[in-house]
Amino acid sequence: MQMTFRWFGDSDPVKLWQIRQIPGVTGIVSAIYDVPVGEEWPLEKIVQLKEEVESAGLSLSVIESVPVHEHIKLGLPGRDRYIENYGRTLRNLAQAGVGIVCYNFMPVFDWTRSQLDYVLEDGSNALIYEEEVVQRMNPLSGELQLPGWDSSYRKEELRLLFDQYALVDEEKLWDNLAYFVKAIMPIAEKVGVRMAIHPDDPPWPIFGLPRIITDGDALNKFLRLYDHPVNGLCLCSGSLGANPNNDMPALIRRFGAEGRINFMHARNIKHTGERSFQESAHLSSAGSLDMGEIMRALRDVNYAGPVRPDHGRMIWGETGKPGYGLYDRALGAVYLNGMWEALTKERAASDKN
Ligand code: DNO
Repeated sequence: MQMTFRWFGDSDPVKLWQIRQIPGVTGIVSAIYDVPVGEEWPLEKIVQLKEEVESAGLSLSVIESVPVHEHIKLGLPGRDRYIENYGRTLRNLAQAGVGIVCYNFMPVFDWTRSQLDYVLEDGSNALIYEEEVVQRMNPLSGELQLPGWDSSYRKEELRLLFDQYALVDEEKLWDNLAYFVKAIMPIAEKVGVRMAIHPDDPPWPIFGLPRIITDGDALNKFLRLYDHPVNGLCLCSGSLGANPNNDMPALIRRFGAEGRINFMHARNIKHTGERSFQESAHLSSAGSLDMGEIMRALRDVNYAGPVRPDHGRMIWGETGKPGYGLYDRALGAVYLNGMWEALTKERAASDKN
């Protein structure tokens, strides 16, 4: 297992030298942020990013994300051009020596929350999701500021997208995902890049838009679209775990046993009601997920890929990118590493006997 940390490039208030000082973190998860969605990422930009990360004493372990253009998700005629560009980006990434790429297939909105600065009992700030609040939001108002959402959409563009998605039900979205996967995975296989689809966050439809990567059956169906280890998963405990029916350790054992977990997001959440949750500290006792069992499952399937602590709360007065401050994520990384040390030592000891 390699402990990694997400970094949003030079504009990130968190600096590479700070990440370098978190014990046990050796890898960076990042992306190129100034190429429009759907265009090819130039090799030079990728090489530059890699060199910057390496000169800070870290390695560029994962690209998160190479975003998928809405035309591909909608299955519009223009999708082939964007798929070709995606393939070229994968080639360039492989040429620069990047081996893992994370992406998602959520229509319009990536991860979604209803409030960014909910005050927890200890005075820290956390992101929360309350279904009732989200249901009252009007995504077409042009006023929403949600994390993970491209706020550059103009009102008219959003309206058009919603009109287009009115024709895309879950089945159509699956068809469009299959089309993408069948075009991209042979290239990934050829150039040697492992792909990791991120589950939908939260794992249910929002704003009337379909969401399909939501549970074990969906993950299984997805893997069968192209049955090869390059076509793998980014198992995100906080996303899938928002639905209490998704048993994270069981999902890790199921898909890890066949070597299909290419990346892992480890984070805790606290269920607060039907389809509602708070992002808690990583510690098991702070939330509803048993992080120890999640790490144990990863150990049991001999997981050797990258893990990153996922969203953190804002603590110690830190301000910055919602979910992506330095302090709480650093605590998360150290906590996860501590459990990993104990679990791997426990196994080494039992192997000796
Ligand atoms: C949120 C992240 C997601 C993730 C994308 C992957 O913090 O986990 O934005 O990066 O869904 O494409």
